[in-house]
Amino acid sequence: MTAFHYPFATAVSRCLAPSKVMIAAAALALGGCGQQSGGGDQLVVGFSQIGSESGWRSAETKAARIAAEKRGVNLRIADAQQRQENQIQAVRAFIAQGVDGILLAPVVSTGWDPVLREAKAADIPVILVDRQIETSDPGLYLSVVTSDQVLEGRMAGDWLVKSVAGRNCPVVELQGTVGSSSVVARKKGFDEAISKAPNLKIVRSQSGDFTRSKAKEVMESAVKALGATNICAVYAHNDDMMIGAIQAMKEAGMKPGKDVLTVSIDGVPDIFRAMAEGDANATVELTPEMVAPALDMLAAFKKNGTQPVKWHQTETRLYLPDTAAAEYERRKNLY
Ligand code: GZL
Repeated sequence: MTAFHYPFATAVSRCLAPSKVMIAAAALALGGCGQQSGGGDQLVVGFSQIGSESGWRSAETKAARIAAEKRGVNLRIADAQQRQENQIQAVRAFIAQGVDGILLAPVVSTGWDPVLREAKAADIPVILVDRQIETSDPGLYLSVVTSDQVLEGRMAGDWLVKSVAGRNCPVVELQGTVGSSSVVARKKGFDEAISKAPNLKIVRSQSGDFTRSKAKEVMESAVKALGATNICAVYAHNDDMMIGAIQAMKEAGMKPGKDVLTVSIDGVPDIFRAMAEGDANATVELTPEMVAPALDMLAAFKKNGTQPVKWHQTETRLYLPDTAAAEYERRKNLY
């Protein structure tokens, strides 16, 4: 039996099995007893969260708990340990509990239609957060809260084109989780931006799965394969992978932030600290505050039937070392 790591559903993992009967048992184990959970007018919302692979992801979960508390929403968060099958199982458990709404941060962009059809059949609205899905029926979800991730990649690429100012620049790219919408979009935007500069060339592009540890390994092998002096810049799809790459470059005697330009995405405190210390050059901010707007749209829909926008776009901003120390102080307690 798959071991699940759902904080709220320890009892659920004891009675889980791949059958509808067991999903109903899961509801019972949660005291749902098949009734509409929550009672009264308190919203009960299930949140299928990807995991805690990065500082940004953990901040999103922290912000979600604060947002739910502020709104008096009973938010049930299921940690999928970055595995789609765990997310699908969690969504089915939420459906069995009869929650008022489901939030889903989809780890990959495909394979969601069947379980979203089950949610629709149960008349439970779904809102996507921080990543998109590919679907034959956009009516399967109410709205998506996320940034323009092509713009994030384009902003990163534009900054690098300006920063290298025409000199020959071999680039190492650290991609996020294979199959995620973030990777496809961030790569698309970056490639578009650097296509205008023939002096910039991606010489190695590999997935670091959005984690520090995997990215450190990938960067170590890139340095071995290319040679420390043959890497002009590193582009990472998130800051956590850049932190891992910075460690690898320093261990190889390189000077990230000086001899090797770095640009990444998220805006987590540690990248601001690295910029303030001269080890990194740029980050494109992604707000972790994704669940608050999702809960507000869900509440308006459930209470007044208000149809939300299909895409609630969060803003995108480039940060450089000149404000890094102040930004680190401002953010260090949010993460
Ligand atoms: C992007 C989000 C990404 C973050 C990473 O919207 O899905 O997932 O950039 C996280 O830090 O792992």
